[in-house]
Amino acid sequence: MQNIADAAQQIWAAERQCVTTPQLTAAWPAMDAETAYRIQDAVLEQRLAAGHRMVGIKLGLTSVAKQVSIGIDSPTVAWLTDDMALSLDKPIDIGRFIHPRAEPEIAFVTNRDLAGPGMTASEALSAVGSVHAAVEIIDSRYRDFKFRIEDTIADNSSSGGFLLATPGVDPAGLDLRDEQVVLENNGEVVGTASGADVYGHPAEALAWAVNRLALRQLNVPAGSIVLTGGMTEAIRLSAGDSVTARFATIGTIGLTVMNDRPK
Ligand code: OOG
Ligand code: MG
Repeated sequence: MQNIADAAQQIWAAERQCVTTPQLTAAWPAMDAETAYRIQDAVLEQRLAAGHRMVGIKLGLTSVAKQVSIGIDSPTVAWLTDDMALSLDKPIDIGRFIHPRAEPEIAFVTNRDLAGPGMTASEALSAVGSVHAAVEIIDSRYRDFKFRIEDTIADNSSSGGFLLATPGVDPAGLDLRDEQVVLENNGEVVGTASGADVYGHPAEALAWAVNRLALRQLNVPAGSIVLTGGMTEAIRLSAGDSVTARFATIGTIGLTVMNDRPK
């Protein structure tokens, strides 16, 4: 199958049915990144038609740790919708995901429209109203979490859900390059990283996304949530897990996974 509408339907059906699907590039080996982004946008259309609302963007593969673990060397940008926002005080039902993994991220909420090309990190940072400790739950629609970059772009960069600590922190006075995070699972340290691991600086990641979206004549509206990308390798989630991301200055955020899988 080599058309955008059918490819989008394949991804959207897998997500709704919570099952894996073959890589799109298996049937469409010549798919390029531009086509993959058009598939991503067609899946977004399906989500919006299902009544979900756009709330922001996410960066994928901005850290070398993540690029190495996946075998891809460029970032990606994808969409966040309101149904992906998870409540901070409720255990997570992993039954709604296929093979979820958790990763700590530095998140922004913007207070000005951002448009490229030519966006710089300092201009992007000046449009950040608040900085938030965040955890993203990623969930690829592909078997064994294996894909080429075009596959994951089409699959909205493996979006699943996200948790944002509130209220956020004023960016003035923060050194996000040096912001350290320690990731724990069930009390054991499973990863450490700093803001520099996010494409040199989380605001560099945002600038990259704004410029990448500009190639599709899209911008990032004021009030957008921005997940700047996983800082450490993502960890697999199992029933009963308790994951905590302790950031040095922007706060701590945790999640627990429900014990039994209602299915
Ligand atoms: C990997 C997950 C992308 C991140 O923060 O790096 C991502 C993928 O592209 O599937 O969310
Ligand atoms: Mg992520």
